Amino acid sequence: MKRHTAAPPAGTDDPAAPPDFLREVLAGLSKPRKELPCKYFYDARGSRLFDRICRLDEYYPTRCELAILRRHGPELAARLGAGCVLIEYGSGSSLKTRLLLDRLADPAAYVPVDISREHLLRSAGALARRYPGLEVAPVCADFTAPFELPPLRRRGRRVVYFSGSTISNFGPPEATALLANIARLCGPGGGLLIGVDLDKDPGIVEPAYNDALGVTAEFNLNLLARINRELGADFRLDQFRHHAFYDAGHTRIEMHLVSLRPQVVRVGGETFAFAEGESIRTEYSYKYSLGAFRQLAGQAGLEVERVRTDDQGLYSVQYLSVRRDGG
Ligand code: AVJ
Repeated sequence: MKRHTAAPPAGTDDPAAPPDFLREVLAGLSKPRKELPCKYFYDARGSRLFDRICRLDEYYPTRCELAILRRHGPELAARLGAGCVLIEYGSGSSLKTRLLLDRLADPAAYVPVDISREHLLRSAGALARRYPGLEVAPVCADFTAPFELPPLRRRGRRVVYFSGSTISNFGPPEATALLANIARLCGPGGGLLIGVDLDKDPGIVEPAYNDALGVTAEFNLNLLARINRELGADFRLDQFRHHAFYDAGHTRIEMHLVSLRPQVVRVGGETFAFAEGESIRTEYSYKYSLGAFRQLAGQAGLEVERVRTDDQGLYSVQYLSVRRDGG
């Protein structure tokens, strides 16, 4: 029987207000250097703002990844091989997924994994309608923790597609652990197709996080709006400003929200004092040299087999295979 709609997602709770959210927000704001987890950017409004970021002139990653997929998609799809189970981490932009699925030979199943149930169901539904013969089996999960695949009708080589350089959000130890989880999920002979943003001139990186239209600033501040709404906090959005800069020593962008004056904010019955100029770090976005990424992946039991970049060498899409010795 062909299934024309995506199955209800495997996985648990309604993530609209995950219990983890309050706990992680309180923990982050309690640190001597305040921080908030960037995975919570993506509520409905945050996801829309992120889609707008992806279309900004200054934001090169999306444009580069699409160009690489258009040019090298056939070759990369051939490497993934016929009959693979494609597991997408962060059921991202369906345009990239379609570029890949259109070129894959007889995929056994498509398994999008996303923390946002709403976003997951919308994109899974759209893909299921577009590929009526394909089993679409969404999983609502936080892929930073190990999770199981739902039962699938067909078996196949497992390949994870991790697009958009989301790996950038993880520092080297967390990135290694996440890649090792991917290697374990896919098993020996499995693979990983991943977008990796490359280290480059800060004159190109910094504007990508400080766009002239202020969309990135809105995206950053929306995290406080979400915390207000979902956790009953009282952040005043006009009392914080977006700040993003490149730290060349760590080859990473840091995004912050800077308090414009001394103030006290209440979250979930607790209070947090801010000095003027004190900031909350909301995101890291690590950039890698090809060598540094190869080394990181190697530590996770993955071997870089193919690297494709855009003409300017700003961004890469890489195919890695799981080493048979299991790393
Ligand atoms: C989705 C993590 C790749 O770091 O470029 C874009 C998120 N933050 N603008 C990035 C983001 C601000 C993005 N990643």
